[in-house]
Amino acid sequence: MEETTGRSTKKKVVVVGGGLVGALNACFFAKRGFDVEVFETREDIRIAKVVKGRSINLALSHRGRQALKHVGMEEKIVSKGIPMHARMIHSLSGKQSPIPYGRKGQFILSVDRANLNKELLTGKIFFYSSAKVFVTYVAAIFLRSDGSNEQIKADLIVGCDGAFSAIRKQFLRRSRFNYSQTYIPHGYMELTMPPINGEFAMKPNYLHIWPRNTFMMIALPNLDKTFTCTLFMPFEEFEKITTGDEVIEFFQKYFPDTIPLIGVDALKTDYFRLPAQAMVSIKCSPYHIGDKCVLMGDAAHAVVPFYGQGMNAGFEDCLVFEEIMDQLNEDFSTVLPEYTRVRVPDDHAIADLAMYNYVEMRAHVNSKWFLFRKRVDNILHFLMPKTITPLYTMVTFTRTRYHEAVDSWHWQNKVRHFLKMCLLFRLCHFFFPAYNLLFRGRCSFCLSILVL
Ligand code: FAD
Ligand code: EGU
Repeated sequence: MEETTGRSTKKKVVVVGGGLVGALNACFFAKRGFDVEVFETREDIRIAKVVKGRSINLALSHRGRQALKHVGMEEKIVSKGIPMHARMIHSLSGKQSPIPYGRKGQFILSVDRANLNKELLTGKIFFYSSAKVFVTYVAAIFLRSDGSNEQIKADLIVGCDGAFSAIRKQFLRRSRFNYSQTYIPHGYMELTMPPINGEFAMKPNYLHIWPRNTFMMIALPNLDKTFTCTLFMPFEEFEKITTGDEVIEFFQKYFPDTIPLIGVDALKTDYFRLPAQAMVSIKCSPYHIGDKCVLMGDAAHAVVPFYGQGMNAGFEDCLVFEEIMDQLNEDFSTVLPEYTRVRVPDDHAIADLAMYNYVEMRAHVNSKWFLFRKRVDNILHFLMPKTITPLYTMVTFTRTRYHEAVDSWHWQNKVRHFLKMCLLFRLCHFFFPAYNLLFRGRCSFCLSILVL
């Protein structure tokens, strides 16, 4: 085994995983002047054309953008993203209703995963690819395809190798490491909606949503004027559909407006191209071992995609680490524990929120309910902008710490409940004269406080 050690006096960081978060991390460490090496088991994504599995496009919002901005990549990525100013809710009858994300000028972006990954990896970084990587928390062992290997010692190993992290496996062998994972009963499948006469088949600047309780579809626009539609449903239901005709029958029942847009023939074949993919939620702590190794991105916290925050949270991980590096002068022995202390509660909060939203959507969100809730949220925010800020606004358009957003939301729920009760007692006063006899002298306000 040949050993490669300090060719230079610069501190060496090995980033394991060249996905979105690994690639961004490489930028952060390179910018600080560290010697950075990225290990990736897939073939070199800077030259490879097609990336299998994983979602094709993603919603990029404020947290992700702030992290990109820090390494000077924001403009480059934003210019290749498609702004989505609102959701477009598709009802079963085919009616489309837009619900803005925020004030005029507020939007999220649909970005291409492969392009984003490529842009973040291009240039400066030494890259090992198409090989197996074994990692201990002091060194990465790189196995070449010809059977030879090389051990690389690093000052820091950053585990960004995704939800099924090999680095995290090293953590699991140690004492006092907390870990939990939950697979949800739903799977997802991606279908492409081609352009019609060279134009987008639906309005491009929206996140299109078909909320149907247990079944849900979401579509994000791509630069080539296609939409990537993601169908979410229980594996059980995926398995029930075994023929092309059953696919059409299913779409006829739940997503009839999309059949002519995706195309009958395309639907019949694309549905069977890849099996439905699983979704997992993973939480763990701590995120570090000594001053040697740290987890970020999905390796530290896989979340279900029902808040559009997985990548954004992973990018914010890198930014939070960067901020702590500044505060503590790049001293890994204090930076790593501080990173765990600060970040674990926030990552756990977004994992919980995403799971909560999954349960909520699946339980009783059809298009009417979705529209109603979002409208009430927006009206309350308009009436009391200081008191009520919708949760998705804090999550999507600010860097409010995730756990604080959750605390604030719980408090707001109390206010909302109070307002609801005020309204209810008012209505009672109005409609039932007997009610006045019963609660004479007590105003609806006091009663509402009582039931808080
Ligand atoms: P990954 O992207 O999984 O990258 C990990 C990399 O590590 C891969 O390249 C892998 O090949 C490599 N690797 C694995 N093992 C090893 C090893 N042993 N050695 C070396 N390399 C290894 N997030 C959003 O913010 N917005 C969205 O709209 C959104 N939509 C989503 C929709 C769906 C259907 C899904 C499933 C997820 C969505 N996400 C979204 C979440 C987002 O995809 C992830 O959070 C993000 O990809 C995490 O990046 P990562 O770099 O941590 O992990
Ligand atoms: C799921 C899969 C609408 C891309 C959550 C909203 C998502 C995305 C929402 C996927 C929903 C759900 C939010 C954004 C975003 C909404 C959000 C979800 C992008 C609460 C490619 N979600 N997603 N919430 O508010 O905050 O529009 O696959 F249907 S972007 Cl599930 Cl903001």
